[in-house]
Amino acid sequence: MLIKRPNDVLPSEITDETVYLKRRELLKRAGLVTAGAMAGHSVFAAASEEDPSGRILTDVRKSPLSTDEPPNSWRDITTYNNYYEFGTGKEDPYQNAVDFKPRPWSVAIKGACDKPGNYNYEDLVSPHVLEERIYRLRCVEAWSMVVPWVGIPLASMIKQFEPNSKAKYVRFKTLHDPKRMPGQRRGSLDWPYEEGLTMEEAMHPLTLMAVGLYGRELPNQNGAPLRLVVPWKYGFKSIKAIVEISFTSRRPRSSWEQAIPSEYGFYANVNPEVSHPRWSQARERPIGAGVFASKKPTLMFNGYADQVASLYTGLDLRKNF
Ligand SMILES: Nc1nc2c(c(=O)[nH]1)N[C@H]1C(S)=C(S)[C@@H](COP(=O)(O)O)O[C@H]1N2
Ligand SMILES: [Mo]
Repeated sequence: MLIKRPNDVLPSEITDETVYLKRRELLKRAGLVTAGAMAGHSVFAAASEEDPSGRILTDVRKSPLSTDEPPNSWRDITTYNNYYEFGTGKEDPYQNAVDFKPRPWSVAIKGACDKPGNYNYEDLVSPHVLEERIYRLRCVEAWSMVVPWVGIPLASMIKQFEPNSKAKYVRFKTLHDPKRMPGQRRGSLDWPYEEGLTMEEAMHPLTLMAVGLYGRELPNQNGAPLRLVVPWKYGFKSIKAIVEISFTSRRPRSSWEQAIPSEYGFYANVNPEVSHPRWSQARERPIGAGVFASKKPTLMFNGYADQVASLYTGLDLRKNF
């Protein structure tokens, strides 16, 4: 792999990156470039400076739903991961998913819809326009990043399958193949990894089916070839390497809810006011900010409250955590 491991990074390179980010911040404040153009510039400039890999995706449209916060580096996003199918350490997925082949790939569409069946990757992706979505990502473990995803609004993909009125929830499953996913030979979770959303959450314009990162095809460690991104929820809802999507009338149980129901709920909306039983969720540690950087306050719904709070009116967010 061309990507450098964090241990190999010299302090001088870290300084370079800080200077680089500051320069962009200055340009931005001087009003020399618009936020959108800035984000676009940062994405491709940062990518070429840090040896990214993967095929470049073409015809990617920018989105007004992107944040103008500077994205984390390619290195941060691809070497600090949670992906228990490839090990429980943060660098395990980067090291152990190198040989994973995300093609050919197909997804089984099941349940309450008029167009069920097996769809191959190309059938799912090629009918749609790809969009860049720069989103905040907040892990339940209280670290955070900003990630320039490329993907398709999940709503557009779902419409392809024509869900019917019995579809109240959507359930997703990750590939279960211990030969290809060595972490599945251990019982760190009950495999396969499963997640779920309400139909309303799945159809929300912010909800993305990601196929790329930094303008390129998704790296294996980030969930190639298809992974969900739900930016107002804790990261564990954003299930990787999806092979099954089912429309159900009953609420699905997610893997983390199944494993420790007192700690991980179905909704998992980012909420600084509801502590995890073992730690506070009031603040977060931005990855890449350096070891001396202070934590920053976590925002309700990870900063997406204006767009999503109405999905939960009348719901007690302490009980439905
Ligand atoms: N299949 C699967 N999906 C998963 C996970 C996992 O272990 N297995 N980890 C989740 C968690 S806890 C987080 S924070 C995000 C991390 O995504 P990233 O590695 O692309 O930053 O992936 C989520 N999706
Ligand atoms: Mo997470």
